[in-house]
Parts: sequence; C-alpha cells; structure tokens
Amino acid sequence: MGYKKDMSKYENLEGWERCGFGEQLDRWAEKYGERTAVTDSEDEISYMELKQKADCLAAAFLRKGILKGDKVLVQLPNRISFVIVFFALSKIGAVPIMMLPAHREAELEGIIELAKPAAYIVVEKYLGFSYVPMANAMKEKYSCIRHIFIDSESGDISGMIAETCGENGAFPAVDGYETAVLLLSGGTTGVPKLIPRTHTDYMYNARMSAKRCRLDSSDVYLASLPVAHNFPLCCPGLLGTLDVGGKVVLASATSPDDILDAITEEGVTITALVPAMVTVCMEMLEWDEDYDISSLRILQVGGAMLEDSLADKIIEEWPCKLMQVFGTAEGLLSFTSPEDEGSLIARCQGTPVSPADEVKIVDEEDKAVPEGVFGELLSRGPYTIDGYYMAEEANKKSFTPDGFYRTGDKAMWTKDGRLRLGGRIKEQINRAGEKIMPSEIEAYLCRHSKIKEAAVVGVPDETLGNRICAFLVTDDEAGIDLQEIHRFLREIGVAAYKMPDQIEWVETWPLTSVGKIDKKALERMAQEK
Ligand code: OOB
Repeated sequence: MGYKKDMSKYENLEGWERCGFGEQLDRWAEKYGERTAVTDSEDEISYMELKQKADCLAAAFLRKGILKGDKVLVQLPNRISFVIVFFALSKIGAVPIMMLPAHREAELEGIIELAKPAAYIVVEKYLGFSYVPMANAMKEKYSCIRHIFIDSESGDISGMIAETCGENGAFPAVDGYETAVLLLSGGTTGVPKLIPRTHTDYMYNARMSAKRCRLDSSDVYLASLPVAHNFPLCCPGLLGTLDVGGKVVLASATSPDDILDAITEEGVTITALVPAMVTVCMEMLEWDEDYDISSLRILQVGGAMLEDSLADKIIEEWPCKLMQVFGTAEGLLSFTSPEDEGSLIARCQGTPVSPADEVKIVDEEDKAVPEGVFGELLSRGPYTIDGYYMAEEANKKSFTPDGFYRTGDKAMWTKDGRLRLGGRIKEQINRAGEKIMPSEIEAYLCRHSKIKEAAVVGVPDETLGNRICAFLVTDDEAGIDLQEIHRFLREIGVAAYKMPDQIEWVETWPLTSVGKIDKKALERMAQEK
C-alpha cells in the first residue's frame, strides 16, 4: 500500500461536504422543486420528478437484489434515464461504472474482469447499434453479472420505476467518503484502469468547477459530449448545474448540427467541447446562418491541446467567453477565468480550481523546474485520487511515494502564474479528445492471423489533433488494408474511435540506442507518407 489520502484534511474547505449524491438530490428537489432539471430530445424532468423517479428505481434495484457496494456497468447515451439511473444507484450505495456508448466487447471484458459488476444497464439501441445481444453475451460469459436491465421505451428501467412508485423504502446509509462512481481512465499502460471517485470529492469537483464558471440557477448547460465522461458529467457539467438549480440539456449525439440546434432552441448559456468539435461547429456556422448562439456565455474547450490559432479564432468569432479547460478523470482540473483577458485565455489553461490543489512541475528526476520550463505535471489534492481501483502495481508507476498523480502531461508555469500544457510525455494518443493506449491497439492487431508484429503511434493531424497510425510487420501484405483492419477490429469488439486512421508496413523496426522500437522515428515516417 502506498500513500493514502487523508480526507479529514479537507473538511474546512468551502464546498466540501460529507454527503452522498442521493441525499444531494433530495435537497435539490426540496430547493428547486418544479423547476426543469434535465431535458433530452424527447422529454423533460423537474427536480422533484427526478428525485421521485430515482427513489422508485432505487427501491426496484434493491428489490432485484442489487446491494450496497455492488458495481454496475452503465452504458447509456445522453438521455434522462442516465440521470435517473445515476442517482438511483447512488441512493443505495451501488457504484456505476461509466462505460461509453462507443465501447464494445473488448473494452467491456477488461473492465468486467477487473470490477466484477453485479449488473449491466444498457440502452436497447443507439446510433444504429443493438446493445442487448452484446449484454447477453457478457452475462453468458461472466457469472458475476446477475442482471441485465434494458433501457428502452417499454424496457426494464421504465417498468421498474412504474412498479415501485409510491413505495418509500428505506435505503442503506451512504457515507460521502465511500466510492460514488468508477470512471474510465485513458490509461498510461495497456491494462484498463478504473478511477474511484467518492461522493464528497466528486461533488467538490463539480462545485469548484461551477464556481470558476460563475454558474447559477439561470444557466442552461448543454451536455454534448457523452455524459458518462468526467468533463460533461462533473466539470461542472450535469452535476455542477443541478447543484446550483440550473437546467441541463442532453444532446443525443456529439454532432455539430445537434449541438448548434440545441444551443439555438434551448438558449444554452454554457457548454463543453473538445477542440476538434469546435472546428466542425465553426465550419457549420459559416455556411448555415440560421443558428443563433448568442445565448452562450461560456464555451469550455478542453480534453486535448487547443492550438493557439484556434483559440484566437474562437475569441474573435464566438459571442462568448472562451474557457480553456485542462482536466483529468483522476482529479486535477485547471481552468481559465471568465474575467481573464482574451490574450491570456488564448495562451494558457488557467489555474487549478481548488485553493487546496497541490501542483508540481518536475524534471526526469522529479525535481521542480523553474517558471517557463516544461516538465511533467504532478498533482495531489482534495479531489485527486490516491490510486486506481485495485491496481497496486500500476499505482506505483502512476503515483509518487507521497501521493502525487503523474499526469504524463508536459506543462509549465507562465510568468503570470498560469499553467500552460505542452503536449504529452506519456505514450497515450489523444485523438479528438479520446484517449487511446498504443499497447492496447497493438495487442488487438497481433490477434490477426496475418500480422506478426505491430507498433502504434499518434501522428499530428490538423483536424483530429492526433491520428492513429499502425505500423505492421507481415509475411505478406496481400489481403490487409485499412478496411480489412477495421473489419477485423470491429469483429473482435473494439470501439470505433480506436480504429487506426493510417497503416504502414515495415520490414524491420527502427530501434533506439537501447534496442526498443523507436516510436519517434515511426511518427516521423508516418508524417512523411
Ligand atoms: C479529460 O479527461 P481524461 O481523463 O479523458 O483525459 C485526461 C488527459 C490529460 O492528462 C491530458 O493528456 C489531456 O487529457 N487533456 C489536455 C487538456 N485537457 C485534457 N491536453 C491538453 N490541453 C487540455 N486542455 O480529458 C477531461 C476531464 C475533465 C475536464 C476536461 C477534460
């Protein structure tokens, strides 16, 4: 066991509260009552109704034998049922694992083997994909999964809510210092990693984010990224908006027309996008003048490097404040402020959102580097985890002995005391904000009968930030092209966002002086092609 965070150290912080999300929802319902809490493309729900439905579903979960502490895979798109499910599980102290709709068998298996979930909640169908056969196959393969709950118009979730309505069962007590959610990590090694966030630290995360955004009950937050991701869920996202009594709009898909339609129709005041999405929204705005984004107050952009030129363009062309957001699911958040000058906002990722965040930038020997010099960004603090879920070995690499999380990101302090990110030190590829571990893709590729060896690198790309390039060693190139690779990866159940964008062949690997595959050389080769 390494360093263990002492939560009592943070008890005097404003916004820190030892309380579960279930109880938070009860208070919000009391305070904000009939106000609209959440809308999606089909429906809307008030704070009071949300509480009532979450109570019903919580009672139904208990009745089905879901126990406090059970892990539950949740794979739902942006719709109201996601929100009800989240709070229902919180109320009984069960722990949702935040899968993304894009995940398939390969990702699910790794997570199931690690966390042994007792149930799996899936949407019936989304963007043309039927989840039920996949869920059934997982239940068949893994005996830990006792239940599958299907979310559809007449499916299990709505049926369960109707069945138990009116019952006011007693729920197990939930302590704010217990785990509330398991978030997925982009990972710094190939093994999947889960990030345990407690009710208290996660609520604090939402509150500090909301505070930096000056969020209040008049705000309308648009969740356009998949809401199971930390950014739209809690930075301030869904949870931060509910805490102040605002309204959350859930866009059903992350496409520019869905986003711009929602902003126009709902009078959205704040939303969060990754840089690649901003670019396509701007293109759309250029040729379609019917959109009206004048209600926007803040555009949060984060998840991947924002090019200076795009930052300048947003500041020039958007009728709102740009907020640069550096975030991690492991904790640390650093945002610019709405009051900062545009010229400053365009060139940094601001300051950590909590006064109790401890941030260090260090060289290869873990010694602090001076202002203006890039090093690795390390962090420790009230809402940053002290270890991944059940991952003692990985934790030794990802955390310093005194509990600092190694982000694997290059950063420096600017002369105005702001953080400026400078790319990655870690191998992870950031493709339009999605995090991909090369070693994971390499392992999948090597399962193909014709591929002898594979090395995967991220290559700078104008639209995606980075694209995925796979270098292959094969006996015979015949019959393998990008299409075949995609077909094969789909067949073994790999999420679409992990598909290589480019493949190249090599006969022998370029090697470093210590005899490892020289990935920098591969990156250069990929760029030259
Ligand atoms: C967000 O969280 P994750 O866990 O998907 O990814 C974290 C990683 C960071 O370590 C960094 O490599 C990259 O994403 N990143 C950025 C960035 N924001 C995140 N790289 C450069 N510039 C930025 N502004 O991506 C996330 C979590 C909460 C809020 C926003 C993003």
